[in-house]
Parts: sequence; C-alpha cells; structure tokens
Amino acid sequence: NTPPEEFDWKRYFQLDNIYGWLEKLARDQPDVVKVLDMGLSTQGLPIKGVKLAFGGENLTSVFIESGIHAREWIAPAAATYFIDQLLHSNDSSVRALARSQNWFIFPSVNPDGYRYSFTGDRMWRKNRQIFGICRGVDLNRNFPMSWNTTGASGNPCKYDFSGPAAGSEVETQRLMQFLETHVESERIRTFLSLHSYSQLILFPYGHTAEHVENYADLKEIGQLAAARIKELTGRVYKSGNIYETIYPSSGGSKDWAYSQLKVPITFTFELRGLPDSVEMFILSAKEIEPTAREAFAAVQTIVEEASKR
Ligand code: ING
Ligand code: ZN
Repeated sequence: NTPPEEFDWKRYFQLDNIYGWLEKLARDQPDVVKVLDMGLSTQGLPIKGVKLAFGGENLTSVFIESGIHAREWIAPAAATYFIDQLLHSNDSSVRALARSQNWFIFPSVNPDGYRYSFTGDRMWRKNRQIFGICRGVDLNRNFPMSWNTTGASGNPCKYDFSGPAAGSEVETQRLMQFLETHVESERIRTFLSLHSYSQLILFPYGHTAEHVENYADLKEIGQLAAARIKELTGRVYKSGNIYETIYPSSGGSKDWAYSQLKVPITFTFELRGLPDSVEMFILSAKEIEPTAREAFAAVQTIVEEASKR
C-alpha cells in the first residue's frame, strides 16, 4: 500500500490509498479537515469523504460527489486534486474561494465498483449488487426522480440498469440520507458530480427537454465555466442540459438534488476525453493533472458566478 505522503496526480490510486491520504490530511490540519463516513457500501466498504471548513459564520456549502461510475477513474483523481488545491494552493483567488464556502467532497461514492474496476473488469460502471447471473445497478439511474422513465434499463445485465426499485441501492440511500440531513443545516447550495468522458458541463434535467426554472442562469454559468477552461488549457467543453446535450436519462443524482432537495446550482462534469478518440474511459495518467486543473478552474467559476446571482 502506498504511504499517503506519496499520493500525487501522476497516476491513478486505489480506494485504500485515497482514504489513507484523506486521513493524513485530517491529521495534518485537524482544525480544517474532517473525514466523514456516509456508511457502508453493498460489500461493506466505507464511503468516505471530507469536510473542509476554514471557519466563518453562516457559510454556504458545496457538495461534490465523484466516482459514482467505477471505470471513470479520472473523476476520483480530480476530486482529490480539488481537495489538495482548496487546502494547499497559494493562489489568492483560490484561497478566497476555499474560505468562501464549506466543502463536502466524496471522491468515490461507489467503492465496490471502483475496487472491482482495478481487480476484475477495468470497464465496470455499476455497483456490485447481485441479480441472478448478472450484477450491478447503475447508481446514476437509481435515484427517485422520474425513476426508470427514460434512458435507463430494467435489465440487470445492462450497463444502465436502474435497479429493482427507486433508491433500492445502499450507496444511493447513503448519499440521499447524507444530503437530506445536511442540505439545510450546512446550507448546501451547490451540488457537483464528476464523470467522464465527453468534455461537458451539464445541468438538469435529464428526463425531459423542459427547461428548469433557473435555466438561463445555469446556461450562462456553464458557458462561463467552459470559456474559463478554453482559456486555461485550450480544451473545448460544451455546456447545456443533460437531455439536450448528451442523452435523455432518468434517476440521476443531480436531478434528484435539484428537484427534491431544491439545491439551485447543480452541474455534472464529463471530464476528458472525447467520443471516438483514443482515450475515453481509459485516460492516460499524464492527463490527470491538466484535466483536474481545468475542472477545478471551472468549479471556481461556477461557485464565484453563482454567488453573484
Ligand atoms: N454520463 C452520465 C451518465 O450517467 C449523465 C450522463 C449525467 C446522465 C448526469 C444523467 C445525469 O450516463 C456518463 N458518462 O456516465
Ligand atoms: Zn459516469
């Protein structure tokens, strides 16, 4: 096992290494970093994350969920980069950003799937729940928001199986419970989820082409975030609602957070690569740092812009 001192953004790390690093951050800066545990996965792994709080009264919070799909390894890697920047960047605008919010960041909310993508099948996406001869629920189709209406399968052998019922999976339940119990007390006003690939900055809805009430704001913020990335690394990201920009899909975490919990600013990132390129889910480790860096700049834009509205 890699000692947490050797954690970096030059290669992909397994769950134990990520958790070991989070624990070390909390030991190093106990006044700022708290390790949180949402509870156990289907196979009994803890779902750990951190709360970063530099102090300050009545701050709003940003919640970041990552790794809900196992094979999208860049997502947990980017989440850990965000944590590192928020704690250690010397850039004054990043320091101000870090202090302007409390941060809840969970790098791997599907730990069973993530582990299996290292030990069994690199292209695994779902959790590892057993259904006869097939396994796994697509956790990003399992939330109780227009559950199983479009862009999801009722077949447990398919990659987008929505589960036997809305909210059936313990990983979904842990995430919902954490958010339900913290959304008001911690004033969570921004919800972000990290995925790959496609270079998109997506907002609700996924189940209908109907525009959300604050569509104009989300569209504008998303476009500013994409412009920030273009300026920083030259990469082209597009922004829009899920339904019209990527594909119809139901039961996603962000649609649930937006509709049921009324979190007004919700985005899903689809990080690097592009469809039909050489690198899609299997993104070279050399890409971790630039991908995470551009995504973090986009997060900064989103949080700063949202606070003006
Ligand atoms: N894409 C997302 C997926 O779950 C998405 C797109 C995002 C759908 C948010 C619904 C909500 O299919 C990938 N690559 O996983
Ligand atoms: Zn995904």
